[in-house]
Amino acid sequence: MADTPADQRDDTAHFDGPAGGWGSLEGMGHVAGAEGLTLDMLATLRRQNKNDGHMCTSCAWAKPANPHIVEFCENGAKATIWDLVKARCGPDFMAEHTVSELRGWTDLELERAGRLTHPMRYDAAADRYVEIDWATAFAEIGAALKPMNPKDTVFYASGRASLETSYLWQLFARLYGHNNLPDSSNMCHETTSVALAEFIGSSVGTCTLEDFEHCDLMLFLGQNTGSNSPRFLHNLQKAKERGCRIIVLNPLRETGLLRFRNPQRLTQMLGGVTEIADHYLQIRPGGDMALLTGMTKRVLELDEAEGGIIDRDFIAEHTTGFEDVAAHARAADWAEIEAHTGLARAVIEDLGTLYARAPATIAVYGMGLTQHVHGGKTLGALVNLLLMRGNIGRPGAGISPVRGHSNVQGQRTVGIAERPELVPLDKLAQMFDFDPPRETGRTTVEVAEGVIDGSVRAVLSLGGNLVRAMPDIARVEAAWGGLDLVVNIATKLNRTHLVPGRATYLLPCLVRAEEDEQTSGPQYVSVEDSLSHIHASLGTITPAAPSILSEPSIVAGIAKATLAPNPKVRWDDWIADYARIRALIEETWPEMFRDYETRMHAPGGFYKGNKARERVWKTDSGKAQFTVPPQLSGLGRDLGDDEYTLIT
Ligand SMILES: Nc1nc2c(c(=O)[nH]1)N[C@H]1C(S)=C(S)[C@@H](COP(=O)(O)OP(=O)(O)OC[C@H]3O[C@@H](n4cnc5c(=O)[nH]c(N)nc54)[C@H](O)[C@@H]3O)O[C@H]1N2
Ligand SMILES: Nc1nc2c(c(=O)[nH]1)N[C@H]1C(S)=C(S)[C@@H](COP(=O)(O)OP(=O)(O)OC[C@H]3O[C@@H](n4cnc5c(=O)[nH]c(N)nc54)[C@H](O)[C@@H]3O)O[C@H]1N2
Ligand SMILES: [Mo]
Repeated sequence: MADTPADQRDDTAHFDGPAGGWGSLEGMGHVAGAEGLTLDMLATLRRQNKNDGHMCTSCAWAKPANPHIVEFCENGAKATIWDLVKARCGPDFMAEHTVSELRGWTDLELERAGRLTHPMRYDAAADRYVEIDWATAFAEIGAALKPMNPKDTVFYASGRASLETSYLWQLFARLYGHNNLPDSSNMCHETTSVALAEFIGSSVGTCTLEDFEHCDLMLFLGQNTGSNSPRFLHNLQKAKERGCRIIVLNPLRETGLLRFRNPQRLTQMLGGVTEIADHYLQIRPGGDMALLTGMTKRVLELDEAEGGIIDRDFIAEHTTGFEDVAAHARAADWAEIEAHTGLARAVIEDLGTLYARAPATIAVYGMGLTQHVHGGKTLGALVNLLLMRGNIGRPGAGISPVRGHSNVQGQRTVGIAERPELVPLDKLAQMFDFDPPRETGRTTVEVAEGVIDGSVRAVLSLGGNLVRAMPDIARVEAAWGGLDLVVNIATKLNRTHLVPGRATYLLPCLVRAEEDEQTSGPQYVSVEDSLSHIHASLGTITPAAPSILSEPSIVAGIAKATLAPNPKVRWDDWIADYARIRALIEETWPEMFRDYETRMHAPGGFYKGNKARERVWKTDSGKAQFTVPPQLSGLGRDLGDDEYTLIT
């Protein structure tokens, strides 16, 4: 092991049991023990995802209106416990380790160094991070940004920061003069944000938790619930118990979608398990477009034979392009479909029949669909299948992308977007008396390219681990050192922090479970979940160190040191009371955020609304769009006999 490079060591183990169960409690116990579980932490976990508690930072799954007594999962508990570890990574730690030495540590070892406690600057001569005070950090960063061309700088956001912080972040970027606001979504559900919007006029899913209580069939494409959104397993379990069928399409047999032992139910802990998938089909990677075309073909055949399967009234009133899709599916060749999917025609026909007979269907998807070269086109094929039976915009039916980071969907809602057309710039111009930049900014991939070709000069990261998360890691990492300015606002040490630019700052922020005390008292923040509900979140635990600042204060600190004074831009007032930031958000999007300050406290949060759910289609044609798949492979091309595909 010692000879294996730090980033390639395997710390996984083989596992045959169900998801959840004793293993899950043991996993939590193990982490809690190792990190020193305190009474404070236990009290904190009990308030996780509850009304007037804090919202978990692990994933974006919905927080229900009637939470279970322990409304969190193994990974959510671990995420919180890991946020609240005893270990501290401050100036003392940094005095003992050079950055070159730390580059030899694994990602896990870096994280275990503990919470960052002090603002620090990289000292190249000593090859170490050294403490500086906040005022100096802000002043130096501001002084570095002022003379730069704003278009050469990037403000990244990683999906965890609250709606309040995110609003300030995008406002800072635009006041400074750019739309270079890439976020983790660019590497994740961009397919949803862009393609779904083209098809149905909504860049987010159309389902709410209630739909999961009424659907008859769920189609799961490339989403690993057990690891990535475990609280969703409870909804699946309940759906199974009332007779809903679940079809999973996934090249790997993911434990969480096979069997689940609910750690919140005694009967299950004593032996029972719920079988989640009725049909688990190990489709070939990238085979979904062919599969969906095959299912479409089957539905058309059944409709011809029996009538009444296809919702022709819905299609006529609400959609365009159906005939082309039908012609394409009729003409598709079964042998080709079988080759791309690795599934037999009879199996795909059975799936088509199940779908044709189900009164209401929800399609759920994740990275296994979105991250393919033709993810958007595959999503189009999935939307086609749903539209054929009017499965969007009625109870128990719809499309449900499962988002990743806990506020990644919300960041887009409040203006973190490199595409200015997604943001009410005129409104911002009027509210803050300035001329916002109108040029399209850089996506994450364009940032990687810009770092490599030298056109990006500064990267400010609100969370994240970009050097690890971006594609083409080796080239990005090699070029990162050429940046003039790197600013990382973070909670824990990670590999990106160990790749310094010419001037590099590491600024520690509070985690969501910690109390955020400002002059008007302890502050709430708010986040949006995968099902478009916006929740208040209140941290109550004592911060890891008194020298740590909240994310909004850090953003305001840098902004004040960078921008010329503007009487409409009152950073200090906003930080004194975050309700004032929420008032700005409400003023910017009055319909979505009506009565924000009150409604965010509603059990289960408030629904921001979705026109597609009401069958109002905000697309170019004003209708929902059927799209003909350009080919049958989601990989974008056919594989040769001597080629194979890897998945992550
Ligand atoms: N604890 C914890 N939870 C997290 C996160 C975290 O860091 N920690 N991260 C969050 C984030 S940002 C995200 S985006 C989500 C990601 O959560 P998911 O969307 O579940 O993404 P992956 O983990 O990549 O799993 C993708 C699944 O697709 C399957 N797959 C691969 N290729 C194909 C294919 O061609 N077709 C089909 N049908 N399936 C395929 C894979 O086998 C795998 O099961 O998790 C979130 N949840
Ligand atoms: N190889 C590989 N690459 C991937 C993926 C993958 O699975 N494998 N997944 C892709 C996907 S789906 C995504 S979303 C991206 C994610 O990529 P990134 O946005 O870069 O996100 P993370 O790796 O989750 O960032 C983790 C860091 O965020 C900081 N952090 C944690 N909590 C907070 C907080 O509350 N505030 C602040 N300011 N900082 C915090 C910590 O320092 C932590 O080390 O990566 C993408 N790239
Ligand atoms: Mo993600």
